[in-house]
Order: sequence, then C-alpha cells, then structure tokens
Amino acid sequence: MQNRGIPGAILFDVDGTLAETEEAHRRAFNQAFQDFDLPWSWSSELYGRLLAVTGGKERISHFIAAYGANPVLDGATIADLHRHKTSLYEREVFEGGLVLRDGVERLIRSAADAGVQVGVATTTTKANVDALLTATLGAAWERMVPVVAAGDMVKAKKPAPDIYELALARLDCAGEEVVAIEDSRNGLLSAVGAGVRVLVTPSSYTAGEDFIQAVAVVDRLGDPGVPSRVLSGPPLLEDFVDLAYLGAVLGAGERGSAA
Ligand code: XBP
Ligand code: MG
Repeated sequence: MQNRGIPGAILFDVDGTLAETEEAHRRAFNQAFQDFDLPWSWSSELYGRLLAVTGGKERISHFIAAYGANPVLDGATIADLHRHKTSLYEREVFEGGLVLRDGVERLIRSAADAGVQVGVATTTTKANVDALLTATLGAAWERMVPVVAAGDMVKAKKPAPDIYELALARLDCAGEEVVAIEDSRNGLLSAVGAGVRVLVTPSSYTAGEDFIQAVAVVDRLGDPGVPSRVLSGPPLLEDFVDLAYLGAVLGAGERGSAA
C-alpha cells in the first residue's frame, strides 16, 4: 500500500450518501404508479421496509411478490414503469430540489486537488447519477468524478460485491488503497465483499441499521463550522472528515483485518 497518509481513491455511494434522495425516489415511484393506473402508493414507512431490496425494478418485483400486490406485472412492463419513474426523478432533480450532504463537495474537490481518484458505486441508474451531479456540481462533474459504476452495469446489485468490483476495475489503484463512503448496510456489505474499507454516514432511512463491519461511522462528513461526530472508529483529526481521516480509516482497517 502507498504510504502518503491519504487514500488512493474514494468511492461514494449515491442515494443517502451524496444526498438525501430517497424521498424524491419515493415520490417518483408513486407518480409513476399513478401514471400507469396502478392502485399503489408507497408510504414512507412501507418504503423504509422496501429499501431492503436495492434497485428500483427489483424493488417493484419484490413488492408484487412479497406483498401480494396486484396486478402482477411482467418484466417488460416493470422495465417500462421504471424508465418512466427514472424520467420523473431526473426532472425533479434537474428542477433543483436536492442538495449534497455536508462535506461531500469539499471532499470531492480536495480529492481532485490532491490527485486522489473519485468514483461512485451505486444501484441507481447512471441517468440519475448524471442528474444529481449536474444539478449540484455542474456540467463538469465528470472531470471530478470520472469513475461511475451504476445500476444495471452489473447483474447482482448491493449487497452483492459486483458494483464495487466493477468500480475497482476502473480505478488504477489497489482495493486496499480505496475507502468507500456508504449510508446503508446493503452498501457496506457490498463494499466489504469487494475488499474495500468503509466509512458510513447513516442517512434518514438507514440510521438504525447495523454497521458493525464499518471501520468508522460518523453522523455526517461535516464541514468547517459544521462538525462531524464519530459514532465508532478512529477519532477525528479535524472537526470534519478530510483526506487524512480517510487515510486513518485505511490504517485502522488494516490493523483490524490483521487482528
Ligand atoms: C439506493 C437504491 C436505489 C434507489 C432507487 O441506491 O437502492 O434503488 O432507491 O433508484 P444507492 P433506482 O444507495 O446504492 O445509491 O430506481 O434508479 O434503482
Ligand atoms: Mg445508499
């Protein structure tokens, strides 16, 4: 492993980690159901349970199978419905309803300045990543976040390791130099399965989940004047998560895996 005290790359999860997006997803699902004349409406309480299944198409299939929802839709109709949901979500995001969580933009910009590669590893579609990052970082986001592993680029979504394995293959550094930033247990297990160490920033839907496999859990990445609080893991070096802290996460993970 390189020894400069900072990671070689950072892989961000998208939904819940870059921004609190799940309510916008839920609204888009419900609007799509209405537009397709389906008698379904997901409350936030039900949606919290459905989030156990990652990926929108997979979530709809699970809803039909596990809740006996009618009508039973075939795969092609679910794909159409989900395409419509994606366009509704994109429209809402482009209209500017979402902001990045504290510290996300600062970390992305400081990584770019320090030559640390940045990517995303997500179960949502590439179109949704594009909408969110264009709306928040501007059209040049792909220069700051050049690696995108998303949605159906792999067969098995989180908690399977596939999406992190794909992202790792697109980085030019070894998995042990990479820190993943995740908000959910499914995402944590996916990254750990690919051999990547994880910092968790729980989000509104995932706050009660078990993050025992994470090297560190902080309530937020924080910013100057917006302090972060460590819930488990190494103590912060500043009031917020910076590249040196992510380096400490790698170091602590190394000791943990050697133990
Ligand atoms: C979270 C998800 C996604 C979104 C919906 O993804 O599970 O399925 O809820 O997005 P992550 P799609 O935390 O990995 O970013 O409808 O586009 O699948
Ligand atoms: Mg997430």
